[in-house]
Amino acid sequence: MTVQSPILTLVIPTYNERLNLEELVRRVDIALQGLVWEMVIVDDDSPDGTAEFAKSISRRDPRIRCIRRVNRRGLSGACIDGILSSSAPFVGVMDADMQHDESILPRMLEQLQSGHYDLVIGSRHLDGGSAQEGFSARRAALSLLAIKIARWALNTNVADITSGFFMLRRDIVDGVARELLPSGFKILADIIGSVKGPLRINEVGYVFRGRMAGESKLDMKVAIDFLGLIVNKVTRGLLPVRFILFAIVGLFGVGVHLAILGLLVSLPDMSFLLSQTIATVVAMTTNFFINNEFTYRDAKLRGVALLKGLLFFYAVCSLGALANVGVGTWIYHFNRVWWIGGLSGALMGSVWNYALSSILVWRRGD
Ligand SMILES: Nc1nc2c(ncn2[C@@H]2O[C@H](COP(=O)(O)OP(=O)(O)O)[C@@H](O)[C@H]2O)c(=O)[nH]1
Ligand SMILES: [Mg+2]
Repeated sequence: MTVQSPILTLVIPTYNERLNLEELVRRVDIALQGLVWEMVIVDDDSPDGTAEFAKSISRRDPRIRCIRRVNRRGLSGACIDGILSSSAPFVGVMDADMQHDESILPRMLEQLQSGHYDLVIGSRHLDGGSAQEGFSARRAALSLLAIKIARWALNTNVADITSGFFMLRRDIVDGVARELLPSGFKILADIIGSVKGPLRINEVGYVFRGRMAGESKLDMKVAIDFLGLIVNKVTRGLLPVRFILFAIVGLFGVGVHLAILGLLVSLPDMSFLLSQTIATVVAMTTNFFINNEFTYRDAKLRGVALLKGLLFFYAVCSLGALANVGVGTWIYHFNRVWWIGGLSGALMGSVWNYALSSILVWRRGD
């Protein structure tokens, strides 16, 4: 028997998609009839046993493989790992939940094979494409806003830059793999923002369907995460996404602090010192939990580690406050402009808090 190597690797990131896999494979098999293809299901250790089930499919159909990743979460990271595992000339990325229309896969592949394009995107915002069925009104509005910002920032006119359905030459990802951000959700925008030279992109419209089984994992966090990605790409990687998220959470913390302070000082018999102390502790605590949930969700602390992390976070922030006051006063000493001193101090404090809590609290180097 001669075994032909696949022309296309289809990467399917999954988290709790066991109930969708069988149907997905059936549909892809029909859509790609006559082609030599393989499917790599990249599962982040889903509690519903997706990986186990995927491997049971591989035992009867060796075109299907599964990478089970443990102690890691991240849609982009899963896609990157899947793409890097391929040796085919072309790779595609598609959801497991039947929202993406598999019947356009051969057309996408043909366009790449023709040599006219490097990247073909399944687009919901193009003639012949629609997102009505698969989107709630709020999601649709949010998605359109994100697309507008991204197109402007990345200087591209791609209609559906947040699409999770696309196909491209594998060597393009190989070239930028080290610059891609595994913690994000929007791998396509990341790839487009990371490629230095011109990229020949085409879009194929399709109707975005409702999800078959299970539920969506994307929420508000994703929108803010996406903003971080865009700032990172626009500053050419100077500002890490995590720092941007940390700073957004920090700003929110300032709001919490002021709201509580305002409330407490209005109480009778309440000293400023006590009010300020309580407001500081509450703001630090909320920031810690939001950062744990959001900024560091891939390194989320639980149980005893959560408590230890909180104590470390208090310590880091207290020293950060000292750095803030020290640097602020020092700068003020030279130029006597209160807000320059204040801003420099705040910036110093946040860089300190970010750097030290990354290393000490969540034990991350980025
Ligand atoms: N490996 C992996 N896959 C994920 C993760 N989050 C979402 N997915 C998968 O990525 C695809 C898109 O996610 P989904 O929740 O459907 O997003 P939506 O279509 O925008 O609502 C689905 O196949 C999910 O199972 C993750 O953290 N890790
Ligand atoms: Mg989906």
